[in-house]
Amino acid sequence: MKGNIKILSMLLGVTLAFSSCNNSTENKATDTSKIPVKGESVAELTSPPHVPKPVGKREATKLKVSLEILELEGEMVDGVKYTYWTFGGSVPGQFIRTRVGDEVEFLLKNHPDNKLPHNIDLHAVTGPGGGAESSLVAPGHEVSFSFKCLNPGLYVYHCATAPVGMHVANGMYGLILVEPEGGLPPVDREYYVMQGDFYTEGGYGEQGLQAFDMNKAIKEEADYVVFNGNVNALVNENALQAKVGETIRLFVGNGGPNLVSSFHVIGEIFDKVHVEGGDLINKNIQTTLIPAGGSAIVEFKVDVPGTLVLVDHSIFRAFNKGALGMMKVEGEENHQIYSGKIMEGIYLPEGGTIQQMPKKKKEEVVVNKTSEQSINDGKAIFARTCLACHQSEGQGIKAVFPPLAKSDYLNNNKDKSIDAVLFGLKGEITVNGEKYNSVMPSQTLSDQEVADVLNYVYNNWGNDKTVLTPADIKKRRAK
Ligand code: HEC
Ligand SMILES: [Cu+2]
Repeated sequence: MKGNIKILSMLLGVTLAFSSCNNSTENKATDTSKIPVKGESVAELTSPPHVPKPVGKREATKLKVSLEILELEGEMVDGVKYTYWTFGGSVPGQFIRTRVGDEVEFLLKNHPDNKLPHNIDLHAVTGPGGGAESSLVAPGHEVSFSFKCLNPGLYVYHCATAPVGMHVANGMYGLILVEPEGGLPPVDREYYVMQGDFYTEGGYGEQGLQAFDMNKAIKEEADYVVFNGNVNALVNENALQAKVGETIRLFVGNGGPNLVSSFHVIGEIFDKVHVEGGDLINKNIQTTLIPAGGSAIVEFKVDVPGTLVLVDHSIFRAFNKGALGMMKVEGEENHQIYSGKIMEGIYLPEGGTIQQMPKKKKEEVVVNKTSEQSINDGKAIFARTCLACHQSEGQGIKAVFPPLAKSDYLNNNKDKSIDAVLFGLKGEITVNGEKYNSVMPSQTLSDQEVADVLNYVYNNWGNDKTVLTPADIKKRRAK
């Protein structure tokens, strides 16, 4: 707690320093760091596609934001499961709505059932790491910091814990809106849409629980590109709704981690786009570019009934990787604006492609593997089960996750190492002369998988080339 207070005062120091050297900035009509705050309130947070109520004319306040990190299994597309890491249980994370001058008191909680430490970098923050330096939090802990919203705009937030790309790729991003003085002009409906690219061990549509694939992510070869975390988030019964004559505002973000979005709505023209989520307004736009880690606010009026289709106009992503959403507009025809025949039902310009991808079965279990096969198979298990903590070369993270590379603990204690994987490990241990006192969760792996992953570890990074069999694991499990 003391550490928090120290960091908090450091942060405030930074804010003051920023404002004092920023007084002279030409274009700023007012120095937003001087906007006084009145009272305090608890921020309303919403899951996509919904957004909290507009701030309207309310004065700047001390705004309390409480966000809980949850690691949970979800569905990427029919029959394909994925373990998402989330800010608040959804991908993208909960929408945060503030106004310029607000002092945000941010509480970040990491649920005890989670396996990993996380933090948050909000692009709306002026301060080290956008908050990331003050917010690293282990499972079962919470941490707080505060910041003042100096610049209006629509900002991305994301996790920035190593390996950063992996945390972002698993869904750890969302949007925070900082409204200008007096609020944004009122519209009839507002929605929250955020694109993200996903990398899975199996290709698009391959059934079962799909692990994150680090190599594909590095090569930027996405299997899925989706709006709001999964292929079906905004289609058919999940489509956004609107009525003819209404004005619509979409808060659109792009979490990446890799791909830039060519955001387009088939059947509409954006009357206004807040370019890159900032002050600049462009008008009459067909497609707007949204950088990874960036945003746009798009506004349009819906004039005729039908289904509008939201896409990333890098068009294979839309029809073959999931970057497709819908907005159903109901109401009276206006033949002056559009006289063509409007089809009943759902607009799927390439037919049912998305639904009809081949469904492959999971691989059969191989019995009596050679040690070479076992070591080889262990690599993938390591990547999805152990890498996040022990790191790609088994080097660990100093003082947090012990190394598996040249680990004396590992090489001297075969049984204890098996036990660590089977039952988890806690309490003080010493690895290569360094003390660790943390918790490793037990892993839900079969005997064969435990043998494979340990064989991979033992036969890499300077370890002693032990080879274990599933029978060895079975013996320890029986204890
Ligand atoms: C959520 C993070 C996490 C995951 C995932 C994880 N470990 Fe660990 N591991 C730890 C921590 C923390 C310790 C030290 C525990 C302690 O301090 O008592 C540890 C200790 C160990 C040790 C003994 C110490 C050493 O460095 O030799 C072994 C062996 C080990 N882990 C293997 C694995 C394997 C194999 C996997 C994947 C199947 C795995 N761990 C997954 C966090 C993790
Ligand atoms: Cu994270």
